[in-house]
Amino acid sequence: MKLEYSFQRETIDLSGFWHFRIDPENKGESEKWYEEPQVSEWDELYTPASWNEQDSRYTWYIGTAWYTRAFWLPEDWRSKLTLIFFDGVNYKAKVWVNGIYLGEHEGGFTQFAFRAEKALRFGESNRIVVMVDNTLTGKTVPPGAGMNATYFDFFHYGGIHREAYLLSVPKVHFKDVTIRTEIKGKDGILDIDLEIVNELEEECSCNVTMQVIDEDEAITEERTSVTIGPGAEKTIAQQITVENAEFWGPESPRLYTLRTKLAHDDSKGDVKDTRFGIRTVKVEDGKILLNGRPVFLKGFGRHEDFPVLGKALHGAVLRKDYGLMMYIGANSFRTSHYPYSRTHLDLADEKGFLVILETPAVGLRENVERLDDPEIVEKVCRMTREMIQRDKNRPSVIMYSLFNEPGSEREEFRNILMAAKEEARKADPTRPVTFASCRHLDDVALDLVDALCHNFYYGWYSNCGDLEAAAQTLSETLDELHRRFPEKPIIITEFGAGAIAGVHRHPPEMWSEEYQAELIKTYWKVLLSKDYVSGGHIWNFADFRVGQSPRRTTINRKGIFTRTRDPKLAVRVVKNLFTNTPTYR
Ligand code: BDP
Repeated sequence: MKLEYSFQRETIDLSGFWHFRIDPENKGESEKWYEEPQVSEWDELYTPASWNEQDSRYTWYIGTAWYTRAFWLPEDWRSKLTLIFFDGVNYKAKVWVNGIYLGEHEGGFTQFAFRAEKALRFGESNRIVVMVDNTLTGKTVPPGAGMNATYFDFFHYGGIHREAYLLSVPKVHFKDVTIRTEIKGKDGILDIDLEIVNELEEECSCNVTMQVIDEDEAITEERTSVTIGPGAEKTIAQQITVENAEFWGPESPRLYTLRTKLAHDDSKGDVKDTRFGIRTVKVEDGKILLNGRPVFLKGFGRHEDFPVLGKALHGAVLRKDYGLMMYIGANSFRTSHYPYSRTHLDLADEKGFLVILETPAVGLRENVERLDDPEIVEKVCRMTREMIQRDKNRPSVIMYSLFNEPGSEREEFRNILMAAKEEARKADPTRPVTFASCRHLDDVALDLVDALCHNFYYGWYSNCGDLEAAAQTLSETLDELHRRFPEKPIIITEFGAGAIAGVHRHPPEMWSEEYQAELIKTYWKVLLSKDYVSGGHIWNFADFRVGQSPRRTTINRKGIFTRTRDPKLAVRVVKNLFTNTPTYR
């Protein structure tokens, strides 16, 4: 499969240098910085990237900051609709174009867009202004109280972290495409929903074509027509069979494209390509079944984190990371602890990784007064919906993790979990849901999920330095979890040890490279000895930046690669373990 990704709709990418100014006194809005900013007095920062590591003055900055840049809009965009997309702004964003307010969004890791025609000038230069606020409170998701007082264990970067771009679409266009796949013998069955919007002032009769494209060639074609009233929407449901299909899996990540075309009298119409893979995922009898076969997940919890870039993993870094994960024999990762970027997950589809897609709901535990506070529930549900909306057609996404290490020993956690689960099921009834628990036998919500995910730190935060005791506690805890929920597969979504690259000890000692390698080996042996365990994710793929605390030596050292992706001793060990553990077992 080629690595190219066709994009038929016209876009204008806003990546590049933007003018930047922090606003510690929060006066920008009342002083109307969005109207005609005096940019000669502003700094310049690159986006997409975080503000923190581009200049040491901003490293610990938390609060409001402003970005602005000019862009040119072609005259011929006038007859169409224009949307401004943001793939990720941490944490809150307010957007103005040419001084006109377009809207706001809360949540650093999900995509949002605004219709912009009312503010745009076609065939002229335009100015966009974005106010970003990364203040943390007990009710942000994730929550926290400051740069060194986050309720989560990763650096709280701020800024326009992912691409921002303008998109031009015809007045009658595809608003959304959903593809669900089933397998019947050798054939792939596609259940397709096409949502079409008519923004013309009159009724529109359109002809719709759907083609499945394989290696640039259309292998099936279906046509239908639909009449939509002015300002209305319609959904077309269509089933398509792909005969003798090649199914998607880690060993052959076969991708197809659904090309949908829309034609009517008034315009050239719309074309949209949606990539998909034909595969099924189910949890049955204590196993995760991919295309009917039980899979074993080998891989990592990871982070989007890199020097200077901060939270933006540019393509070159992603290429490097996937190369290393494939070298080591991994087939899976979790997007700990927030949905990763589009490009990040495009590569997962292409390279055949099995992804547990996690929401940004991390840190909802002891420091949060009520886990089922309506404001928090609303935010978690919205972010869950936004996440699934973007990634529902990806073959790589096999499961949704709705929380990481919540206060799941508290009865009230059940309420927020049930709300988030209902939201996930509504958006996508096909994929299993889970959350990563650290409460284990004290957890009161495990009955509500399809698969059990647990993060274990025996041998690190408890059983310190004692791998024999760690192995025993791990084994007993797993057996008890399995006894209570024999029908649910168990995945160990975190286990690991900090290792400072270059520190060596014999016999192995905490913080040495040897101890990290030994701990991983010890855990792996226990996991493989249990039939009901469906996978293990090492915490972490690479060292990552965190806030300042006596528990951390400037960064979290649990990576088996350093922050700049150099191998620690564990890499050889893990390569050996992963390559000798089959994907299907
Ligand atoms: C787990 C968290 C993870 C941390 C890890 C650690 O899920 O975010 O980074 O512990 O302590 O509890 O390294």
